[in-house]
Amino acid sequence: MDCSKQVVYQIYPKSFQDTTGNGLGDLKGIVSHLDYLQNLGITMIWLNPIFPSPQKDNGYDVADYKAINPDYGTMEDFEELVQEAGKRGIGIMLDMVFNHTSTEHEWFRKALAGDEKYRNYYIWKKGKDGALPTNWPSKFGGPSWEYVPEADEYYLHLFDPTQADLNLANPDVREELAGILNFWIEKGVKGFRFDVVNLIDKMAFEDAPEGSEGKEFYTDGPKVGEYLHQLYVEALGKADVMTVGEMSATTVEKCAGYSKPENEELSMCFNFHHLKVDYKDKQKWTLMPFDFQELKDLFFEWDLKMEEEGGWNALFWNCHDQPRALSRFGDPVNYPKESAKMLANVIFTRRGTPYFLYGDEIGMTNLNSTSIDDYADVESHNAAAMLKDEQKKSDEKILVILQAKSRDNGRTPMQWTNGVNGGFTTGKPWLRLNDNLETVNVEAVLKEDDSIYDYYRKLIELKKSNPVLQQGNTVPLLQNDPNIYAYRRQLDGEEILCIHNFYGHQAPVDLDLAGYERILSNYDDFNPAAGFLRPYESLILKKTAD
Ligand code: TEU
Repeated sequence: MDCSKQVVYQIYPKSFQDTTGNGLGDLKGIVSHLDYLQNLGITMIWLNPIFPSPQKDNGYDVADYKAINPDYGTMEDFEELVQEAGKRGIGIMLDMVFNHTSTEHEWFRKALAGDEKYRNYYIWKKGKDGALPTNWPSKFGGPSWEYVPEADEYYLHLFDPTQADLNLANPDVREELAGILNFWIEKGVKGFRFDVVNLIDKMAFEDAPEGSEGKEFYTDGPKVGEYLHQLYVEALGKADVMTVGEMSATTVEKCAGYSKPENEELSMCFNFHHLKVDYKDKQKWTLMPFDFQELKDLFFEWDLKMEEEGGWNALFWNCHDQPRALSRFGDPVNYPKESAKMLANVIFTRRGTPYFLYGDEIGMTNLNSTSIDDYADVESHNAAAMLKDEQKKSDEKILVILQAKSRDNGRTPMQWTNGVNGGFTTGKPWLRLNDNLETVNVEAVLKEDDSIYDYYRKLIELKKSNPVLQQGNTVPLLQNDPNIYAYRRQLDGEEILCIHNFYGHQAPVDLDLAGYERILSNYDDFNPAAGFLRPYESLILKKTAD
């Protein structure tokens, strides 16, 4: 599959469309909107986990990898989705959580019951002199080991205690995982996203030194590539599928290695460095304006290094683990359309495959809840407790932080209409909808003549049809400019120039734009002699003359 021509639309199944009235989205709901998605022009839908799960972490705690969560529908519904999407030129990408299973998975239950074969599917260690096997914190807060009295041992869980880490060093586990991939490939699945897949090689079980969380013992281990290659040989490489690995705390060198075609591991990687530029002292639960220079430096570093090494980037602002970019990097109050379109331009004009999240195409924003109780996510609740107990923050302050940082911001139900629950459900929605659904909803947006939706359509078409945007080299421009992010893309003597103003004020542009014509931009005119960009103005220009 040529990944440079793919455009991926992420659907959080729980939040897209409910057809049963139980307050949860479902597969039939997705089928009912396939024409809407076809009209947008996307080529692939990434679905967050749709498997049976106790939902401690919204499906990232999988209890059975070869079945469908009954809340979302049946296997027949899934087959219908694959078929109906396929008719519209859209592939389905599934989310594979291979670092851990739910503790309700049959394998873990058998392990708990003392079955040796299945005990070896997980990672067990004895306590160390009355203490935990290592001092690693879990990524959701608290320790990463859980004691099981019957075994007098601890099992590892890098995430929630109900998400037990699998032991991929065991060849039987890897066989199982390849079998799971083949099961879904036979059903016509066209893509896989691999959750935190650079954590599958636990290298050593040692205490983290002062100032470290122990990530160096389990991140980007030497066997990650080997295990991925095995999945490639036994499953992925035998089919026409696109794969993306979610990489936690990784490096560009590692991601280039995972994604270069000759290594036969993955098609591309997600990394999160650019989404930490508003973390004070690298801590998520803090508030700080984003560091624009750092953002640009990261984009240039990753784009150039991936190009040089022959790797491939997955490009995104939003996903179900992030607050909405429009609230974070744009201005949803004064420049909702301009800034939403500017942010979209950035994702679609760099070298890599663009991914966007349901609702981006209508300008959905952060939730802005007025009560901590409105949040559902396990991580948010643990963070709220940590902010209260350890940092002695007031409830008001905690709420402000959650409003900016909670993962629920990227998970609120899709806003289809301005009716009850935004047309998402006739029941009680599992998560509160955003109050701005009065104006920000699909029905309203489709009636606008300069809509964000229409802009996404044009951008998608442009990306799918333009070889320079697909394969071109990147040449950084104005690297230290305090407002502007700019670069050329070049291929076979053709050139596209992209210039984005990241701020709500007019910004001077020190570039000669004579000889360029506008392909697409978020204002309806373009004056090459202006010498500045308007608030959030973002230009995609084509060179027509020297
Ligand atoms: O996320 C991995 C991950 O590292 C994030 O959970 C991250 O720690 C967090 O979002 C920072 O705020 C993946 C999934 O995308 C996420 O939804 C799951 O909760 C997690 O793995 C565990 O499966």
